[in-house]
This record gives sequence, C-alpha cells and structure tokens, in this order.
Amino acid sequence: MAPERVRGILHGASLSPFVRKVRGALALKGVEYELVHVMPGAMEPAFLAKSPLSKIPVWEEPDGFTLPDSSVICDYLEQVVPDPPLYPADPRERAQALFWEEYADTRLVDTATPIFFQRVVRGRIFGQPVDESLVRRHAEDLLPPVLDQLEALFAPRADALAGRITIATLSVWAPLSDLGHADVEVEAARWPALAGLLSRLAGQPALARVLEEDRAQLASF
Ligand SMILES: N[C@@H](CCC(=O)N[C@@H](CS)C(=O)NCC(=O)O)C(=O)O
Repeated sequence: MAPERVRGILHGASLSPFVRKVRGALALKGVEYELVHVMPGAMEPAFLAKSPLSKIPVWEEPDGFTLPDSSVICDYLEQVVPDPPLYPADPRERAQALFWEEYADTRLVDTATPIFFQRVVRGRIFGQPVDESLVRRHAEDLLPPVLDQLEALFAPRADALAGRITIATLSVWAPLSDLGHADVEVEAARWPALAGLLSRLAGQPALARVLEEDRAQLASF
C-alpha cells in the first residue's frame, strides 16, 4: 500500500491513453487520488501554469507540488511508492521497458488513438461527424504493422517477464484497451500473444477496475 503522504489529484480526461497509463500505475500501487476533469482543447490558465506543454495529465499533491507528463509522473510514483515495482531492476531490462514505453506513447498512440477519437469522442460523445476514411486508414493500413511489431518484439518479452506488469506493459495496454469501444479488435487469430496479454491484463483486479470506470464513463454519454 502507498505511504499515507502520497495522495493527490490527477488532472486529465479519463479516456486519454496517457491519463489511463497513470491511472493504471496509481491503481496497481494503491495510491488514492481524485480525478479532476480537464479536456484537451479546453484548458484553463490555472491548468496551463501546471502544464507547460499544454497537455494532460498533470499530477498534483496537497502541498502544491505538480508534475506534468505521464512518463515523468509514473517514474516519480515509482520512487515514492516502490511497491509493486513497475520498472525492472536489471539495467538492460529497465532500458528496454523504457523504450517500449516510448514506442507505445508515440507510434502506438499515433496510430490507435485517432480511431477512438473519431468514433467515440467525436461521434459518440460530441455527436460530430466521424471521418470514416481516416478510421479505415488507421484501422486497416496503419495500425496492423504496429500490432505486428508488438506481437513479434514486445509481447514475447512481456511473457519473458513472467507476467510482471511493467511500465512498458501499462503503456501498451493504455491505448489498446479502448479500441473495443470503437469496434476495432486486436484479433487473437492474427496477434495471439498480444491479444493474450491484453486479456490477462483485463483480468488483473486493479486494471479491471480502471477499465470498469472507463465503461461506466462511456455509458454516461
Ligand atoms: N508526453 C505526454 C503526452 C500527453 C498528451 O499528448 N496528451 C494529450 C491528450 S491524450 C493532450 O493533452 N493533448 C492536448 C494538445 O496536444 O493540445 C504524456 O506522456 O503525458
């Protein structure tokens, strides 16, 4: 459990993959927090003062300490709440986990999240027209090669870590876990190791709670 002194506010939108990554880390480490809703594109000056790059998430503690960026926040959480560890102790394993976090935060988010954004955020939440040609280009052309790479290079590595959840696993889980809401599946027949990993993570109690909160939030729209 987290030491009493570590609790805080997570500023962001729960459906953002970067916010979900931090929510996953907080849930696994048992840190209490309040989610204060901030939408990209509607950031107040008080929030922007805490986020020099104008992005969510931002972490804030009661004494006024603030920290932007999901990667930086997760690294900080690891230092103040080391248990359970999300970063491998071995220097090579740790460096590789950081690479896959970077891969997930860039290549994977860039290819997967526009699908969710179009179908769910624009279409379902805001009732705006969905660019289905963009969705198809991402779902059919851009995302599959990324899933191929994750299947070949990342998923076996996660297995090699014997089911331990690392920052890399969380970073890959966060953008992929919401694709189902946009009617796009990581097909088990095509990407068996990756689909198996996602299904194991969906059954992990702390992460299952995060996904349940997402479902509840989506059901409210
Ligand atoms: N490197 C940042 C990326 C965060 C990010 O791109 N957040 C998006 C929402 S998913 C955002 O705030 N976008 C607002 C903008 O770019 O104006 C992190 O890991 O926290």
